[in-house]
Amino acid sequence: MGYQYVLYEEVDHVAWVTVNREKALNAINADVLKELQEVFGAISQNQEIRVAVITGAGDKAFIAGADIAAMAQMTPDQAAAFCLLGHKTMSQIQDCRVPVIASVNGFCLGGGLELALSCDFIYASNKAKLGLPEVNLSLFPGFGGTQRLTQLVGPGRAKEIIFSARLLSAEEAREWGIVNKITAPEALKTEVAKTAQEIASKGPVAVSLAKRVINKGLAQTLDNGLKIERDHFTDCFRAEDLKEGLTAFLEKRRPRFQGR
Ligand code: DAK
Repeated sequence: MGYQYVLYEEVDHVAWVTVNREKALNAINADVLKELQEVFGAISQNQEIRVAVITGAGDKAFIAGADIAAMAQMTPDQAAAFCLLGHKTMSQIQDCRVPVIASVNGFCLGGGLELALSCDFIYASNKAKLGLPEVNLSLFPGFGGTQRLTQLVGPGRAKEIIFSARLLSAEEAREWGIVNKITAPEALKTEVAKTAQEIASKGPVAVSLAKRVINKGLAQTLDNGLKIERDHFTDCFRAEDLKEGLTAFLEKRRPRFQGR
């Protein structure tokens, strides 16, 4: 796959996706969004892939936000189209068939944090800064941040982050439940790869179903969420991998999952 703003690599069942606009701190314009949609659409279709990782090029930024220069030229109608494109892209990442890890290697601001929040979880370098500083520009988060951050940390913390435009250190972001793990900058890729490999070694059908059930249940009552769990639980029993997982346990060997 060849893209203008996205680098793509597959290593041992893991897709590594890098937003590659280093000079603009990987700021997201419409072309970046379209390319990410294409990439994540392809990842969902590719049965060889079991985990995806998204990061930013260089050592300064994950993504420093939506492209401010591009937004400065937009009419309200164009802004609405940009917002919709952003929503579709973030939803495609959230709904990706495989787990997606955000590897936050620096500034993770505005649309960049919104993108990271559409991933399944975030690992960050201890040098990273995270925030939704849109109100500095007289904007508010338009790629899902008002909703996803609130789901993750609750309304009080989400409102403080959005209203104040304050940037959180990686340590604060971890305390607030936004970041799962912090590493030294030079160790980030290795730590992310380790977790990606750990996940990739598990039953891919089960991991994928677990992701779907968790996400579908997010906006539901507990009873409805449990129904979603019951509905999808039987899907494990329709897959060949379950027999392999159970047999391998009984034969005291490692399972060889096929992803079907
Ligand atoms: N967009 C475009 N270019 C950016 C950028 C961005 N978000 N962030 C940085 N750059 C560019 C800079 O302009 C500079 O370009 P040159 O001058 O070299 O050509 C280059 O990247 C390096 O940046 P700096 O020179 O500023 O580097 P510093 O180390 O001094 O500062 C910084 C790093 C991250 C603190 C600073 O660059 C900064 O504050 N950047 C802006 C951060 C920010 O405000 N992010 C939020 C953007 S707003 C919506 C849809 C989406 C959104 C809202 C509504 N609807 C359609 C309704 C989302 C909005 C956002 O994300």
